[in-house]
Amino acid sequence: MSYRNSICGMGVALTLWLVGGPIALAQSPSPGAMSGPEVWDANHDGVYTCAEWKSYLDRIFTLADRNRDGNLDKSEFVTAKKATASVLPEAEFGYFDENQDGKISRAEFVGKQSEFIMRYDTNGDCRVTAAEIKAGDAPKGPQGPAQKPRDVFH
Ligand SMILES: [Ca+2]
Ligand SMILES: [Ca+2]
Ligand SMILES: [Ca+2]
Repeated sequence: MSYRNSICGMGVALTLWLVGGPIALAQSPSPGAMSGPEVWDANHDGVYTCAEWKSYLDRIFTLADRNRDGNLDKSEFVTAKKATASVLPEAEFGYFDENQDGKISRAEFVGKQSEFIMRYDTNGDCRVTAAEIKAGDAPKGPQGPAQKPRDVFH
């Protein structure tokens, strides 16, 4: 609570300090907008690495493995699923339980590759940079542009 208050205080102070700058107000960050890869960019440098991804999963595994037996059972997985909802919304138990023994080991959990990295890491160095994200978001894709039937009458 006091952390939040101090952040607010800082925000007010900053805003006051920046009065006169027309863009100051437009830049107010929306709180709670951390959904997506930002949550695991540990050093917040905008570069998403495999190591950061793994340590993120490792932390979640530790959090979820309540009885500390090194495996997530189905009830423990609920915690992990909640924690990863913003980055792995589709991930069900079977997605992680590769050997289908009904429990998810730490290796199974942490060994999952980030779909985000797989999608954007075009040069395969296990680092997704801002430039790669930009290139990956360019308006082109497997579906291609909508067809233009009108061209038939050209
Ligand atoms: Ca980073
Ligand atoms: Ca467990
Ligand atoms: Ca397993």
